[in-house]
Amino acid sequence: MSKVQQEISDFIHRGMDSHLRLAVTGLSRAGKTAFITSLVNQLLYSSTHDNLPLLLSARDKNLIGAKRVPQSNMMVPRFAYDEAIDALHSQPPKWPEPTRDVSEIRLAIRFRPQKGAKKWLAKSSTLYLDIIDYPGEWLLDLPLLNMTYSEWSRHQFEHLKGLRKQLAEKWMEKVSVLDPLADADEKHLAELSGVYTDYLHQCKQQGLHWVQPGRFVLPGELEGAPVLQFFPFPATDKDTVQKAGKHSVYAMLKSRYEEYQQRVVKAFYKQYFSTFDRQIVLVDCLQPLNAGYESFQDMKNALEQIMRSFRYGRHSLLHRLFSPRIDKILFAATKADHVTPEQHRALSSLLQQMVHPAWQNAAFEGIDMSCISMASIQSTTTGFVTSKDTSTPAIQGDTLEGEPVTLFPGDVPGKLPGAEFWKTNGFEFIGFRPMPSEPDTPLPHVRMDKALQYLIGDKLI
Ligand SMILES: Nc1nc2c(ncn2[C@@H]2O[C@H](COP(=O)(O)OP(=O)(O)OP(=O)(O)O)[C@@H](O)[C@H]2O)c(=O)[nH]1
Ligand SMILES: [Mg+2]
Repeated sequence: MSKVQQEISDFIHRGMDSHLRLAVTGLSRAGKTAFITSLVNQLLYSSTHDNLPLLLSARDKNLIGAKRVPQSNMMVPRFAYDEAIDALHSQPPKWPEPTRDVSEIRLAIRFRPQKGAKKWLAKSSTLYLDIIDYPGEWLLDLPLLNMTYSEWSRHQFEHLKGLRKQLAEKWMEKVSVLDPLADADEKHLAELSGVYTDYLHQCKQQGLHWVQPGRFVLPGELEGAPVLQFFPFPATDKDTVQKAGKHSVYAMLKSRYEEYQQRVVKAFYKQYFSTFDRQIVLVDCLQPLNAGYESFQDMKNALEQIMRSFRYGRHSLLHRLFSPRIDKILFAATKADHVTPEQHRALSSLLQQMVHPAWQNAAFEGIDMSCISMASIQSTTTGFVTSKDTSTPAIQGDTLEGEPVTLFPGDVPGKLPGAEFWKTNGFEFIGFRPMPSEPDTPLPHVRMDKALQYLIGDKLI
């Protein structure tokens, strides 16, 4: 090929390439890191293994292969894919560590185009896929962008009921004697913020998900910074707020909240969520079923609030701030390998009910949506336990402590269980260690290919 021909061919190739940013959304421990690790792993192996039969370009042998390429943003650490894979292949296999900071990965996925001009002009085309990983807790701050300090405070106090109220007792006692008009003492505010942060940690330990501000429990590089030293203040009348001088307790808490909103929350979303095209919302429905009614309602509430701020219409908060161009959302109930296969349908219908308000809103805005149950990294095998003339579905795997078990973990309710339900029923879905796997084979999964087909399949034809 002459130099000119080569240049023309390169030019055509570049014109054929496309680019997609995928937002992986999910509360803490929902399975984001496992999902991203598996997604990268499955695509890297797609050229040598038939690991993605439901991804049509792979099934039809039009997927040439994928590789990791340098990401566009050089200020963000690279997603620790190798470390995650090393953990999964260690002896005994381990799950990747919980995420403590933001990271990014870019994949180049090469395929043979089958449609339109691309098919005639180029033998291959490349889809660049950008994905970021971050601690789930940080997502909980999104709704803060839409609330003033006094609105946020009121909202927090309205939710101090039941278990939350018990856990917050120590902090409430201290805050109740704080004079909003007094001169602010930074040291005292730091101490009270510490007590408030302890309360948030306790909420997490008790299986509650709605923990705001999310950075307080995972501060990253902001550990100890004054921007993380504030807390909600009990209802204060307009008069008091107006009287509060520049150096008062109230003014300092308010200005730190506003700094947090702008410099921490808004900056994070602007950098990472402003330009995504597609979104997957990962939800672990089984953990709150284990933890009980309050935890279940709490997770539903947390999801509702997050999805409300993600509202997709032109008048939405996210649109006003960043104008993303999202056109598809996949809701995925993760860790489906914790239950037997005939429960998978109930798992996805439970998820659909949990996210119903967000679903309605996105549907109204004409966004394409789907709901599935899946396991990014399958950790159990399935089968039947037979005794005499009965045969019961069962799963087999190693518990997180390494104990081999065979069990039927129970029925998943296909509908949102009401308060009454928990009085007579309980759940015990246990966690599993990843299964040992060979380093040169793709990770086992359940419907990862279905998720990929939905999220990127149309970009690979
Ligand atoms: N059995 C099974 N367990 C899973 C799967 N995905 C995640 N898990 C479990 O869920 C835990 C949390 O998964 P992560 O991927 O770390 O969750 P995350 O959303 O990244 O959590 P944060 O980083 O804390 O926000 C893992 O340590 C596993 O115990 C899966 O596909 N199957
Ligand atoms: Mg993570």
